[in-house]
Amino acid sequence: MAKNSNGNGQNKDQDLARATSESANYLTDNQGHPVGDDQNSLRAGPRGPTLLEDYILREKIQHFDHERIPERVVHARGAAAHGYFQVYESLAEYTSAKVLQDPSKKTPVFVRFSTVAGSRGSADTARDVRGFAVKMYTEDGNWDIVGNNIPVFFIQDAIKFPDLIHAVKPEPHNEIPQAASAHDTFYDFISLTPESMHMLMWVMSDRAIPRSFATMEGFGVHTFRLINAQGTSHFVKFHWKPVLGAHSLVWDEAVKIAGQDADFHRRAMWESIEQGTPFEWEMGIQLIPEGEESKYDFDVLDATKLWPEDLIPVRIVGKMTLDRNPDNYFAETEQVAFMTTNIVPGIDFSNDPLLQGRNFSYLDTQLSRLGSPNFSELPINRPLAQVSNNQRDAHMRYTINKGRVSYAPATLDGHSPDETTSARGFHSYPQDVSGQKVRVRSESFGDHYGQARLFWNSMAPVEKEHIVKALQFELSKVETRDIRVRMLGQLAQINEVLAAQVGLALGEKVQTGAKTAKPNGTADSADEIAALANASSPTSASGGLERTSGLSLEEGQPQTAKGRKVAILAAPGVAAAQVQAVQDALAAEGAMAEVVGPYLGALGDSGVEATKTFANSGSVLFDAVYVPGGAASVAMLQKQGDARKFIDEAYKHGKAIAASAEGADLVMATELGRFAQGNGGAGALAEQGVLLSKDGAALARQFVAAIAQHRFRNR
Ligand code: HDE
Repeated sequence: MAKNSNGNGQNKDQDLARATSESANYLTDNQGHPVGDDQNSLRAGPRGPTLLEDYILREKIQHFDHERIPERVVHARGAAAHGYFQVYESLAEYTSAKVLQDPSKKTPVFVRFSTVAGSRGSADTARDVRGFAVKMYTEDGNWDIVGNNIPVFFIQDAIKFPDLIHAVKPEPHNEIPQAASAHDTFYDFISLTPESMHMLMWVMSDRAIPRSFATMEGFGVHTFRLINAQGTSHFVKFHWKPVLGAHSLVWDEAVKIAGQDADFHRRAMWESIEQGTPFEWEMGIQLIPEGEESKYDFDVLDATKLWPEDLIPVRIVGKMTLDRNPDNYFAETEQVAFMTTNIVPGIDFSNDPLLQGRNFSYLDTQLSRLGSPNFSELPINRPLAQVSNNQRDAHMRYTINKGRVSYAPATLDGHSPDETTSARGFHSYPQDVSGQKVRVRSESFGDHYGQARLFWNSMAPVEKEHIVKALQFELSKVETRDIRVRMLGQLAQINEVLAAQVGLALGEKVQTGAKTAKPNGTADSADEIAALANASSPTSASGGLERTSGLSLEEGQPQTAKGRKVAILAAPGVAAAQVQAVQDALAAEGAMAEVVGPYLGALGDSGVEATKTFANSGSVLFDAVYVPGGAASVAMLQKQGDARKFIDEAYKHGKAIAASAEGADLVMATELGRFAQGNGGAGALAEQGVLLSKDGAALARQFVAAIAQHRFRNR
C-alpha cells in the first residue's frame, strides 16, 4: 500500500485522532465499558420483550440512527486525497504568503473533487462541472482554493446562486432528473440568463465529462490578489494544470460508465494512489498588476470571463502531488469544510461580487452541515498552524482552554493571545473604495457573448461537434417548446451554425440574424435579447482575440501513456510471453494493464490470470485494447460476442487497438475486418491506431506510442 510522503510525514495533528481496530483488546461501548455480548439484546426470558435497561442496545442503535449529516447542498458527491504542495521558486516578488516562498518546503494538502448537481450517491461521469477544492495546511493557517474544473461561472452575482441551483437540481415536484442538467427548469433559467452562455459552452463541451480527476484542469475562477512585503498588489488567477494533460471521455462512454461503474473516477484515484502512482498538477498563475486591469475589454471582477492565455500567459510556479488516500471517508472527505475565506497573509480577495457572496456562504453552510462553529476542530479541518484566541464553548467543544481569561484586553493571569504586530498578521489590501449604495451590475460586466464565442472559435472541429451533440441531447429533453426556441435564440448569438445544427435535432429552423438578451439581468423577449446582442461584437470581451490557446483539449496536451489503462483480451491458450511483453512495455511507461477473460483466475494452463471478465467489465472502462496471440485463445474469443463487441466499441471511441500474431484474427472478425477489406488492408487500420503485427516487441512500442496519442479522431 502506498504510504504518504507529504512534507511532514503524516499530518501528526490529525494522526492523534486516527483509530485502528487492530490495536483494540476488546469490544467496548462508547463509554469504554467492555461488552460481553454484542449479538443478543437483553430480554425478559429467551422469547420475551426487550428491556429498556439494555444500554448497550440503545447506545448502538441510537448512534446508528444519528449517523447521517445533511449532504452538501451542492457538490454532494466527492472523493478526496491527501498530498503536498511545493513551490518551484520563491514568489516573494509578488506575495509574502509563506507557502509560496521556499521551494524546499512541502505543505500538506487535502483535495476534494466533486460533481455539483447530483446527490451523494449519484454517478461520477454525469455531465457536470467538477469541484476542485484544495486545502493547504500552511504555517500561517489554512489556505483553501475552492475551485472548479471550468475557469468561469454561470452567474456574475451571488444573489442568483440559489436560483441557478434550484433550476439545475432535480425538479421539486418529482425529484427528476438526478445529476442532469437536461431538463426544463435548468434551460428555462439559462435561456433567460445571458450571462451564463459562456459557462454553458464549457459545460456542453468535453470538459464536463473528464476522463479522470488526474486529467482535469483546476481553476480558482475568481480574481484574487497577491500582495508582497512592500504592499504591492497584483490581480491573480490560479490554475492547476494536470501533469498527464487534460483529457475527457466521449459522451457514449460517460453514459455507459455510469452504469458499469458509477464510482469510476473515485475508484481510479483510489487505485492509482494505492498502487503508488500519485496524481499530480502544476500550479499556474496569471498576473495583472493592480492599476492595469482597466486596459482589458473584460472586467477582472466578472467571474463569467477568463483571461485569455494568449493575452496573459500562465506562469507555472509549483506542483501539487496527491499520494495518500483518506483512512475514513466520513471523517475526512465528508467532514472537510472548505471556505473561500480561508486565505493567508500575502493573498487577498478582489471585489468580484460572486466571491464576496461565497465568503458568506461557506462558513454558513458548515454550521448547518457540521452543526457547530467547532467544526474547525475536526481533525481534517484543524489548521497545523497554532490556533489561539478567545473564542469559547459551543456544541462539541473539543479544546480544553485553561485559565481565567477569555477576553481582551486583559491583565489577569493566563494567556490572552495578542494581535501580532509584525508584518506576519493579515492585512487587507488598502484599496480606495467609495460610492453610492446601489443595486446595479457594472456596465463593464455587460458583454455576455464575446467569450462564449471565443470558446467556440477555439475548439477543434471534433470538439465543436461534441458541443452540438451535447446541446441536441440536452435541449431535446426539454419538454417546453418555448424554452427550446429561446435557447436557440441565445445560441444564435454565439454562432449561427451552432444554433442551426442544434435546431435540426429539435425540428426547428433557426432564423439567422435573429438577435435575441439585455446586459444586466434577464432577457425574456426576442427584442431584449436583440438589444443585448448588438452590444457584443465578434471579438468583444476577449482582448480582440478570435481564438486563444489553452481552451481546446485537442491541442498542446502532453503525449504520454502514463496513467492509461489497457485491457488485454485473453482466454485459455493465450501466449503468455506476449502478455508479459506488453505488460512490461506498458509498466515502463506508467500505464496499467488488466487481463479480461471469459472467467476470473487462471486461464487454463497458460500461466495467465484474468482479473476482469467480459461480464463484469467493458471497453468503456479502458483506454486501449490488446489482443495477444495463442491460437486456442483467439479461436475462443472469436466465438465470444462480448470480445468482438469490446473491440468494435473501443474503435468507435477512438482508442488504440493492437493485436499480435493470431490476435489479428479476432480484430479481423469484427467490423474492423470489413473496414480493412474495403480500404486496402492493415495499412488503413494502422493509420487509425489499429496495429496488427507478428513482431511482438515492435508492436508493443508502437502500441505505447499510439496510446500516448489518446484518441484517434480520424475514424
Ligand atoms: Fe460553491 N458552495 N458556491 N462554488 N463550491 C459549496 O459549501 C456557493 C461557486 C465549490 O468539496 C457549498 O461546503 C455560492 C463557484 C466547490 O467540500 C456552499 C456560490 C465555485 C464546492 C457553496 C458558489 C464553487 C462548493 C456547499 C455563488 C468555483 C465543494 C457545501 C456565490 C470557483 C467544496 C459547502 C467541497 C461548495 C456556495 C459558487 C466551487 C453552499 C453561494 C463560483 C468546489 O457553501
